[in-house]
Amino acid sequence: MNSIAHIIVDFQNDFVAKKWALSVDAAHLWPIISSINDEFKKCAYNVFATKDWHPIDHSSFAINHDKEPTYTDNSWPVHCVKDTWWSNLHHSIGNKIDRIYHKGNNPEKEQYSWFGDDNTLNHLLKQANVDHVYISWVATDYCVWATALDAKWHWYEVSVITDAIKWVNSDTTQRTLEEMKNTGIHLITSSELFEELKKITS
Ligand code: VGL
Ligand code: ZN
Repeated sequence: MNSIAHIIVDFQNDFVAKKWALSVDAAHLWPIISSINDEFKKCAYNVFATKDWHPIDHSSFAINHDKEPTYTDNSWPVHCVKDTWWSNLHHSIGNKIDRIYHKGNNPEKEQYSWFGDDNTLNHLLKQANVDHVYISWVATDYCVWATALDAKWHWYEVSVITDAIKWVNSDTTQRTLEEMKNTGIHLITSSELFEELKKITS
């Protein structure tokens, strides 16, 4: 039987509060993520999480090029350095994650999409008979966007949960949301998701 999965993108300390690396103000979203996880677990659906996971010499860190970060063109402050508190999943995520995938370990390039260079996610999803993925968290205009487009490219039905995502730049967000919509990705609210779940499970 076909199944669905929740993919939580980069729910890490550095992406949770304005005062941390990416200045993403997203902590208020966690109750929504948590209730989505509860619903998925009730139905024994998979919950996967990605972690941005960079070595300290990563090429996306502006400081490694003696520059200030622009927050565009892959130029970021130091963020999500592997094995540090800042790259830990936010504590509120609890123990509802079936599998965590680390991305961005290659110092030469930023890896925004979970599908990235290897086939790990595709393999996991196929093993679990998933044909529809629901994507949440951060950042709308980078890793959420890249993961959603890649999932679509791999022929999954894709829904991005609009009240469970947060952006880095407001202008790129408009463009990336349009692009997702034009590619056939569903932009739905968590209430619409809960309605869909009721239909799937009834
Ligand atoms: C991300 C910028 C740099 C993201 C990761 O998770 O969207 N953005 N690294
Ligand atoms: Zn990164």
